[in-house]
Formats: sequence, structure tokens, C-alpha cells
Amino acid sequence: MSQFEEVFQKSSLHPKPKGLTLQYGTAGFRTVAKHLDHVMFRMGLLATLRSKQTKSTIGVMVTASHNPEEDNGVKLIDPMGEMVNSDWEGYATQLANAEQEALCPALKDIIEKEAISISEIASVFIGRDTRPSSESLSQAVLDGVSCLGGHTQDYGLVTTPQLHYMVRSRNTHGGYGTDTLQGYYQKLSEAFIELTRNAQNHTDDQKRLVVDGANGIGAPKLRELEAFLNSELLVVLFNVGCSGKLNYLCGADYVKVHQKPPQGMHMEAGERCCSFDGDADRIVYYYNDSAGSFHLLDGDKIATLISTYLKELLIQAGLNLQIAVVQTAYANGSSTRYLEDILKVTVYCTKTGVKHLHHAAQMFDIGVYFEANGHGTVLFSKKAEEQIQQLTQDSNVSKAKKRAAKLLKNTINLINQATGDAISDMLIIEAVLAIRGMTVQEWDSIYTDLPNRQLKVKVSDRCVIDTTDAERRAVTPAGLQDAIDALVKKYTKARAFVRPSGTEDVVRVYAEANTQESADDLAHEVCLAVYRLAGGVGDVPKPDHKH
Ligand code: NG1
Ligand code: ZN
Repeated sequence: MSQFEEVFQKSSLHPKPKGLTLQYGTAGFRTVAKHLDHVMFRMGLLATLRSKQTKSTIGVMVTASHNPEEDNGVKLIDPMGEMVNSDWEGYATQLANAEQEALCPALKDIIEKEAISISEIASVFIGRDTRPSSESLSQAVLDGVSCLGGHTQDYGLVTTPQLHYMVRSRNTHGGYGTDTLQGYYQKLSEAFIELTRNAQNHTDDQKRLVVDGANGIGAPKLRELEAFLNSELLVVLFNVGCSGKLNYLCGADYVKVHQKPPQGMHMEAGERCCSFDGDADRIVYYYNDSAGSFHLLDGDKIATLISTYLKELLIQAGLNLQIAVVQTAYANGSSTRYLEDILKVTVYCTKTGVKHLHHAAQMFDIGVYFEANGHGTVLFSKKAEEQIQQLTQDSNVSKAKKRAAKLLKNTINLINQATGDAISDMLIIEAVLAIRGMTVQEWDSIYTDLPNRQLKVKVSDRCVIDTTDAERRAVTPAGLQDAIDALVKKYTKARAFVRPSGTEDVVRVYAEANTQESADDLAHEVCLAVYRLAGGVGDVPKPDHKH
């Protein structure tokens, strides 16, 4: 039987619901799990072709991140651990939407366009999150790969960034790390222990960190890591997934969007806490002050802490390397002002979605990128890594320079440069706070966030909204941007924008202003403008934040 006959036959065991069309969105395919079996099988096929084309290992992660437990999703990972190239996103959409008879012709089309030699060997790494649907869906991916004769390595339950790390490690043949969980924990823990050796007064009190695992994969993986940390970090875990539902009233997305602590967590006043999301690629920090007020330290605060630390080390090391911080339109205006005016680093704004931030960060010697929601990492260029490495080996430099160079080197080892990683980001933040002898309150006081509000509006077709200027301005429908501009003018220090979501069937609205009441009112008024001018459906949006 030819390979294509086998694909045709096996594909009928993973039938596509007739008429269903899906789009490879901001972070792969995402929808209710019961509609995804055929997509998984086909992504197994596509990953195998991508592997043959790149002559490298490709990753397939089964997860829907912060979405509800009933959903699932899948994304492909390119050889260096990055999100898959955008041409291949298009192929993914074509394959996912092809009816049974059109599947093999669609595959042949890709093989031709990309000049793929089908006899080439292929290798695909697979991982999954803790959703009940993930196990059988990852089995469908395995079926797809074996249909085209690819080799598979199934890592089972892993965080999304762990799978990105495995793919990058395999393709760099040990130049990045060892492609096992043990290798991942060893690399991170050794760098963390080296860094915290430099900490001022690292007492047990300061080592204590309260973590919300979002009832997802992050909690068991953090437990595994703990064994490698020699008690240099004392993690107190909540929402570990034994009883609560994944991402339900907890996790990084809930905390960021609702600006309140997760349920199921015990927080003492002043205590440093953080939340992962369901697949542990996002993290946000927070604390309650003694008056009971909640303080959130989101991706923008994380980017500020890390870039301040790196800039200081570069000065101490005498290295002339350019640092840039990459943000999206969701970055709080105060953070952008602080980074540009006080810290004096380059700030670059991209469209929402990690792949856009990641690519922009690659343009600089050191690119720190974070979405406000807590997804981010730091990229070091080859030039930066080489200069830092050389300095650590130079016997003619001062002790202070050498110390800074060693700290930079261990920081590079601690960072997961393949993608944003809640575990790696958490360790960096903990190390930076320890080295600088800084409390979470001191970190929070670097700048004060402008009050802000994020809302969503349902419209009949969210594609009627087209944006420009890194999504900060709406080009269509006619009149919408003028309406937003007029509303923004009514408030002080205000800013607002709208964009169609890439992961949900909604239009997102963001507003910030000098008071929470103004931010709330502005967000609500912009929702009404979207509803009126972009074909709102259902009830007219109500100011649901006013209780
Ligand atoms: P959409 O639904 O396109 O806004 C959301 C997040 C993104 C990104 C993706 C993937 C916000 C406002 N948007 O995208 O930043 O993380 O999910 O997870 O947080
Ligand atoms: Zn995630």
C-alpha cells in the first residue's frame, strides 16, 4: 500500500466533522476538544513533512493553555524551539479544513511547493497538558506521524516550554541542553544555584514563594524541579490539580484579567505570590498589602525588573550591548514611559502574539520580550553570548567585571530562549530579587501602573475590524477609530484600542486612564462604540465591573 493510500485509510479513522472550518490562530488551533481529533492526526502529518523539509526534529504540543478544561488545541514547534513559520501556519489551516477526499491532494501540494523529499527521515517530539482529552488527542498526532513513516518521541505530560526546550536541545546537539526532563531541571537548577550564591541575606523567609499552579501541568513539574534546587527556593503550592478544575477561578489569565487573587490560595499580607497558566508558559506575580489591597506585577513589571538587572550588569561588565524591550499595545503606559524615559532602553511595540514579539526581540543584542499577560523571555544574540563568554574567561579583567560577566552567563543558562516559560521566568525573578536584596513591594514601586480595564464584545463577524500601527488603531469599520479618539479625549492620561481576538470569537477592548473609574467608563464606552459600529450581537454590553 502506498503511503498516500495509508494516509487516506487512516484519516477515515480520524474523521473531520463535515463543514467544520478552523484557523491556525495566535497560538495554533483551539476549540472544544471533541472537534479536534482530525486536526491532531493531520498535524502529525504536517509535522512529519516539516521535519523532512528542515531535516530537523519538530515539536507538536497538545494544549489549550489558559482556555477552559473542555477546550483543547495544538501547535507546532520549529527546529530552534520557535513557533512554526507563517507559511506553514497556512498549510496547517489548509490541511485541517480539507474534506477527506481533498486531504491527500493537499498533502501532495505542500510536498511539491516545498520540494520535500518524502524518503527523508523525520522526527517529531510530542507533549501534552493535563486536560482529560489530551491523551487521546496526542495519540491521534502519533498516528499521523507514523502514517508518513516518521519517528516519534512522546514526552507525555510536560509544560509547553519544556517541549520547546526539548526540540531546541535536540536540534542543537547539546549546544543548548540535554533533551530530557532531567537535563532541563539540571540546567535550570544549576544556573539558579550559581546565581543565588550572590544573593544578599538569602534567609528562609525570603526564599519562600507561594505558587498557584492553575490546576495544570505546572504544579507537578514544579514539584519535580524542587528536588534539584537544594532548598534554595521554598515553594508553597496551591491549585495543584487534585480537586479543582483547570484554569477555573485561578491561573495567570484569571488573575491578570480580573485583577484579583485566584481562589484556592492562602496569602498572608505582604507575601510574594505568583500564578502560572494551564500549560505553564505564562506567569504573573502579586501580593496583598497590609490594608488588604491587591497588587499585580504583570508581564510589564517582569520585563522592567529583568531589563533593569541586565542593564546594570552590562554596565558593571563594561559591555556595550544594546538592550531592547519588546511589548504589545496591552503594555501599561506607565511601563513604556519608565523604560524609555528613566531606564533609557529601546522599546519596540508589535502585534499581539508571541511569534511577533519573539521575531522583534531577535533584532537586538539582547531582546527582552513580555506580553502584559506574563508570557515572555529574553533572547541573547550570538554576539552577546560570545562577548559574555569571552569576558568570563579573560584573566586580565577586574574582579567586579568578572563577577558581572559570570552573573550574565548564568542568567543566559537560566533563561529558556526557545519561548516564554513560567518555571524559568519564576527562577530568574527569584534570583534577581535575591541578588538585589529586593522585596516584592520594592519591585512593585519601580513605577505605578495606570488603572486599566480589559473587556470583550461579541460581534457577528470580528473580521470587520482591521487594525494598523501594531493594533493600536482601527482602520475599519469606518468611523470606529474617530469614535474611540473622541472618547479618549474626554479623560486624562487615557488610551484605548480594540482588536479582534485570535483565540476567541470576540473583539477585545482595552482602556487605561488616570483613575480606575475613568478606565472602566472609557472601556465601557468603547465597547458600546464597537457594538454600534462593528455589528454587535446579543445584549448591549453593560458595565459589568460596577457592582
Ligand atoms: P488573543 O485572543 O488574540 O487576544 C490571547 C492573548 C495573547 C496571547 C494569546 C495566546 C491577551 C490580550 N491576548 O490572544 O497575548 O497570549 O492569547 O495565548 O492577553
Ligand atoms: Zn499558556
